[in-house]
Amino acid sequence: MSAAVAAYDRNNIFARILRGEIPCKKVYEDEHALAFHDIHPQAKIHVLVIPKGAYVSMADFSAQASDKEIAGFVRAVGKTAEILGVVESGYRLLANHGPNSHQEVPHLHVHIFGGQALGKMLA
Ligand code: D5M
Repeated sequence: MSAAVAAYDRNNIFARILRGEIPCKKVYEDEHALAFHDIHPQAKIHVLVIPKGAYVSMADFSAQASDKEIAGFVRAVGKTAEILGVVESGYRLLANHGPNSHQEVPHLHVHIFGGQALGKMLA
């Protein structure tokens, strides 16, 4: 199986946040991931979780990252949801990739939406 790996732009805004060149409102950080509040919140709680490695999409991440990075990232998403206090009330995870889903920032990120009733969303 071969997966197309997208070229990574080292100067994308999330790469710059990871390098500390741009500030963020941090929620959680560990060796694998960083979670911070979205600058344009679309729900009462809207946080982004990004892996620390240079991956554009979930396809790149799953093809290139080590099992340790993948497990670390998934755990960071779960930990962030816990910190945000949305586990019991519920929350939504979303990851955009590519033009059809209007991915703005070409560094893999998972959106966490919560803190309110979210509309039923299929697309
Ligand atoms: O979503 C990219 C998201 O990234 C979008 O909701 C805005 C957010 N964003 C962009 N710049 C920043 C900074 N500097 N801090 C926090 N959040 C930011 P996408 O899934 O690519 O459409």
